[in-house]
Amino acid sequence: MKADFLSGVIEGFYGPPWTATERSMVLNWMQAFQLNTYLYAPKDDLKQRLLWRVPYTSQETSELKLLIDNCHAHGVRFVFAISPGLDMAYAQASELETLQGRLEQLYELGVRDFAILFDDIPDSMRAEDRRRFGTFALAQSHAANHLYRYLTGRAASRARFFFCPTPYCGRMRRAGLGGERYLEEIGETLDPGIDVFWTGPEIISSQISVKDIESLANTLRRPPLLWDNLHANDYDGQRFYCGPYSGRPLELRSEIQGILHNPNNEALLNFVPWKTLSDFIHAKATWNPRESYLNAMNDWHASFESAGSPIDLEDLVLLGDCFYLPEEEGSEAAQLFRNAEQWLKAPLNKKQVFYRPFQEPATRLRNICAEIVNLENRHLFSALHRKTWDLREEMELLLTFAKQMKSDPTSQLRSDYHLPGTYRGGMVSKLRGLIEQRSDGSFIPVT
Ligand code: GDL
Repeated sequence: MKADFLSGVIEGFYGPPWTATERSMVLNWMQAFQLNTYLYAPKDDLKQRLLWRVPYTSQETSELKLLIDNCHAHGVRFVFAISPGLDMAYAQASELETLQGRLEQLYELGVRDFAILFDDIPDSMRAEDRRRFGTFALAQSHAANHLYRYLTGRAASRARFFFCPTPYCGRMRRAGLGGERYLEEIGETLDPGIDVFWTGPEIISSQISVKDIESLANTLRRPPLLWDNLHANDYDGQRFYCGPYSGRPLELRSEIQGILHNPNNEALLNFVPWKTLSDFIHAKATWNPRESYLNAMNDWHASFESAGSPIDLEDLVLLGDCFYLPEEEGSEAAQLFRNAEQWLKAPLNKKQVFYRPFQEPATRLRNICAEIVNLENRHLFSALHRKTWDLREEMELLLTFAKQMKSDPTSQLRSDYHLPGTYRGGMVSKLRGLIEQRSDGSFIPVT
């Protein structure tokens, strides 16, 4: 692993950007966890993406200046990203001047490190751009090289410059997004001093192997920089992820320029992801994600002071296990789910045997979800509330069912708190009922 290995956080999700207070807290954690880089790229800062031509107002620059200075005070590199790809006319020289002007504004505020991002954009070219550059890759590489040269002429040599390609994961590459030889052309033409982002085999990659990266590095002619979406939750409002950084071998660290982590939208829910990411980055010979998770949960537990009944660490772990990783529940949640299934599927005369192993942890889980309402830390309560509310509703229903079945196994289940329309209601829910997804990823209409 290189001495200048990049590690840190990308504010790079869809949804409301973090507030100044949230960013301060993020920086405190980053410093404590020895993470060295913060990339400013909120998808919904209009001037970062859709309105990329519009400079920041003086009010906005003052706010950014505080953030930049705060990063530096915490020993964190501040990187400013711009995403002009939604409508940039690559062949027009004035567009490059506009881009340069936008970066210059930030340069004046003390920023030295920049990124140009071409993710999530239409992969079609204007006729004029096609005539001038031929391919998307050559057009984008021209823009990036222009800015890079401009900045290296201006800045000290420690400055870094990052590029996010239009196909930024294995699946997009195989689909030929951006054009057939897109990544090859980027490798051939992008200045070797520019780092290239990659999210792994998928946008959200549960596993990333050394082999995946080796072949990509050959094509790119440089080791990639990981943009890691493992804990990003902007695509699912019901979930967050507090499981450990995992699914990557320690050896991966020597194949890449660094790991920048695009996390849960709710800044406060990233304590465990970042602490475990830090453990991974700083691990010497071995790496045990579950151990790292349990240690981090132990530390995070201090934030769960309740104005009601105390929240035990083991109950918090059970809750955390329900919001673990995109494709994996933590072991206690997985066990609870198996117990619920066993109890539900058991024939009536056997149900009793399976009742307790389900009912005991389910009651604990229901109670901790209810206790979240009483957290002293109201910001943490706000961040968790919607998600724990949904989980609580499901636990309530199952427990009501369990209780009724115990007293009258043949009765029909009804709950006054789970009524048609208000429970699992609404257009999204109805639409979800129309098409079912199988475990192999394919869809079938529900008949
Ligand atoms: C993406 C977006 C990112 C988003 C993430 C998760 C990249 C390079 N871009 O595709 O902004 O937060 O998925 O939804 O990952």
